[in-house]
Amino acid sequence: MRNNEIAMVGVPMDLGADRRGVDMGPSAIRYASVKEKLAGLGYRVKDLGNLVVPTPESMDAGENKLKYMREITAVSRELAETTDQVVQSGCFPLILGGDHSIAIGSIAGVARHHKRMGVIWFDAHGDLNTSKTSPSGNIHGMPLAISLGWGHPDLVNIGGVSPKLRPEDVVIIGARQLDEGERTLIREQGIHVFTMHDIDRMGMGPVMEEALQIVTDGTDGVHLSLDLDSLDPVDAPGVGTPVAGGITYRESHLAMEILAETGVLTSAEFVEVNPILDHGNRTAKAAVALIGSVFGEKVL
Ligand code: HAR
Ligand code: MN
Ligand code: MN
Ligand code: MN
Repeated sequence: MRNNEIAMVGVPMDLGADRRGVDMGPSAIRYASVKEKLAGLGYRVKDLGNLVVPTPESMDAGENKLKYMREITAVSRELAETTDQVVQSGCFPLILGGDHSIAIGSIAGVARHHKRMGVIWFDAHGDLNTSKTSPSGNIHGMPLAISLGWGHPDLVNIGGVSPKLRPEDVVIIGARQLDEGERTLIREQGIHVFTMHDIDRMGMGPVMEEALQIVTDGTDGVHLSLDLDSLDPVDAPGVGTPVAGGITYRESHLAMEILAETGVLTSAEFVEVNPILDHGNRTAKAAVALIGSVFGEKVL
């Protein structure tokens, strides 16, 4: 990061998910004092506020295989412009979601500033579906596929030429619920996935070291996309699609601390916080604690 400046943008998007509530994620994360946390670490934080996202109740979902595609496309284009401008202004883009479909726009915008960008994707899911493989038609199960150039032309072409990413530059960490089409794609394309099984066997430290090697090899930037459902539901109950057996609070912090030590990150987003399903804003607080760690907070 160039001048210790972070620009934060909220995207109250829930059109990509089946359940309402993630649209309140940015508010919950702000309420959990994200700005104060970062200011305490010595950063200058500009809060750009929220993008305007239409409300599902006011619209027709449209095509069942790609629900709310038109609206998600419009918001993603705007987010791509926003993250592009943030990078241009020399600030570090920190995007607060919102469902994971927002990664389409944030990646499209920041990717304009890199010849080749690596991505670390923390998630219980693969987010590698297309309309052909998706069991739900929910676009938040598709953003990684879309950034890799696989999906509806309107989505993959958002904010510039497709693909934004190469399969060999992407690492998924924490996966424990993949759809059949996603498994096939992962095998065929050789996408690096560290499942919960791998984390249990290797430990989070070695997983992060390998992951960092993969995403920095030949790239000139690294984006972090962290879906809070990568954490165990005990520590992050406020997510739309909880899956048991996830990353512990401690493992997630270690991962963020290792990222902070290397200083390779060029942009980041924290998504899928659902305050309606949360207990005492615990998930948003976990998100803020992780944001603290990834921006260098230490005990000593
Ligand atoms: N794979 C399933 C689908 O495509 C569920 C994925 C949605 N959940 C998320 N994304 N939170 O990470 O519908
Ligand atoms: Mn996700
Ligand atoms: Mn997920
Ligand atoms: Mn590589």
